[in-house]
Amino acid sequence: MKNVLIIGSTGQIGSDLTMKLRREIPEGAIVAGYIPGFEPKGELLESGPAEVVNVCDGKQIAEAVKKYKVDTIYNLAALLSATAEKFPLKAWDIQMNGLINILEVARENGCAVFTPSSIGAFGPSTPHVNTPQDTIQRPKSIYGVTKVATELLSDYYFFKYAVDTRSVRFPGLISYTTLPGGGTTDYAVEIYYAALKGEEFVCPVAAGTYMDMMYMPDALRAAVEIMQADPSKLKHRNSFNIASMSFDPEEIAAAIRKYVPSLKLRYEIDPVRQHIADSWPDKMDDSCAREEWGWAPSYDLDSMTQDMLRHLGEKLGK
Ligand code: AKB
Repeated sequence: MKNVLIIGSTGQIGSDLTMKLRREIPEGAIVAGYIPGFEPKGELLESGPAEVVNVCDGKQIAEAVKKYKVDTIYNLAALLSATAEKFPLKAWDIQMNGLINILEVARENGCAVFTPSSIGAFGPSTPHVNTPQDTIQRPKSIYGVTKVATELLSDYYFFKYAVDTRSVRFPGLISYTTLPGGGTTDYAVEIYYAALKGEEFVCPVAAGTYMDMMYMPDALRAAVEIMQADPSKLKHRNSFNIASMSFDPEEIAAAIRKYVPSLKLRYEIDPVRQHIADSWPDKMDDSCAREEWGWAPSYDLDSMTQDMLRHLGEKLGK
């Protein structure tokens, strides 16, 4: 991995991943792909090349790949689960037609491709506790449908065309740099902002709703390590369960109150998010990722909370 195109570089994962790769691969070109309206700013803009690359425009993807001799594409363009329910056709267009565009460019230009899957690739009939790597995947959300199809299509391009596709199923991701938007797990980021701003947090999912979550530094490491893994050791490709922590709103609130005792929590359930959350795993089994490429998380709820509050506090001037 040397010259990398990050599609969706100004989003929650893309903004952090672009900076991480620029730090770790200074000799390479780490190209921040973005769409008009979501331009890179500040350090992201100044620290490396940026190109308009709309996932729905195969020609733009091919031009950027050729211009920078790209060997690896991170495909991070997506509508998250709750937004996708509002705009299912748009979600399909970005997630599926966009993916085909990328896979075709990758096939023609010999690129490796990372397209994240998610806990959203599971559904109500999946075992919810210690969700196995290989199990029932019958999601009911359009987001989940596109994630399952992404996994299958990515494997198809590997088996049929030897395109080096690899992926992980991300839990809800928590970070202090860029906010997520339109996800079911977003509450676990927003609660830190409310705590530091001294605002009451209005939680859209009910107490007792457990979901896998992960701190961004672990998620980024997973996204890089899977692409660097020895291919001869991979029995799976698209996509690996990865896990680090699972909690419900009461547990994350209690973890934050250890450091910000004044945090107040009230529930106003969003039926769309609750329905989706209820269909997702409580906790995934990530033993295949651990065995096949040495995955291991570094953060638990307490260490993440301390780090989040410190960095977010600096950012918010608190
Ligand atoms: C969402 O909530 O939609 C995402 C996800 C878990 O894939 N954060």
